[in-house]
Amino acid sequence: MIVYGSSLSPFVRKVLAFAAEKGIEVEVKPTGLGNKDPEFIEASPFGKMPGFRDGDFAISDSSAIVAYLDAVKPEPNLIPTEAKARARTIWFDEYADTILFACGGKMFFNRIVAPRFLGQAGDEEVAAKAECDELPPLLDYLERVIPESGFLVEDRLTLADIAVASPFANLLHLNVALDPKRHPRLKAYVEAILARPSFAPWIARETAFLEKTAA
Ligand SMILES: N[C@@H](CCC(=O)N[C@@H](CS)C(=O)NCC(=O)O)C(=O)O
Repeated sequence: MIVYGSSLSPFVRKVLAFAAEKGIEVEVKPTGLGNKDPEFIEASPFGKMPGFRDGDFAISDSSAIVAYLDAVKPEPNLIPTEAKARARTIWFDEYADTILFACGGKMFFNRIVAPRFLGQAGDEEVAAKAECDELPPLLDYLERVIPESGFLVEDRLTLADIAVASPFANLLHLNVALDPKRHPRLKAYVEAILARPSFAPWIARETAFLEKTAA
């Protein structure tokens, strides 16, 4: 199985961590923004990462890809089957992919992607507004809903945790720290999920890569 993309993308990282938690081996074909390689475009018609291929089957979108992985290898179960738990898992996946990304993406794009990889100035005003005004209520929400167990759904690791924790690695790369007074539970939660062997090696590689590309 092939994943096209870079783990610097929270969506790609989510797929890679999900595959690792499943015990599914995947090959990563590095892909940058704007890649027009026909093999990649066949998997991801709109050029977004991640793309994915399993033999002659190709698809894109991190949520579609993890649904496929969960179906081809049902154990360990990471997308609950019980109705309410399943719906909550999909909600958290959606929260991470749309609400959290809409905010974190502005910071990561303007402070790292644009200046370092696209050779254009980032808009610091947009990034700062996202960090100061948009992010705190999104973090407050997680602080309220993370259970004692340290897992969002069914008191065990699910896609919900993988999807929600993934974009926090991007905040880490931006040196945006979680406030232990305002978000103590969230801070411990993110640290625990991102320390898992499914995430940690990817994040370490990203950090090394970003250090190399720093001005
Ligand atoms: N909903 C998609 C979002 C994928 C996405 O937006 N990826 C970004 C990188 S973080 C991308 O490839 N952007 C390039 C573009 O929009 O052209 C998913 O879950 O995979």
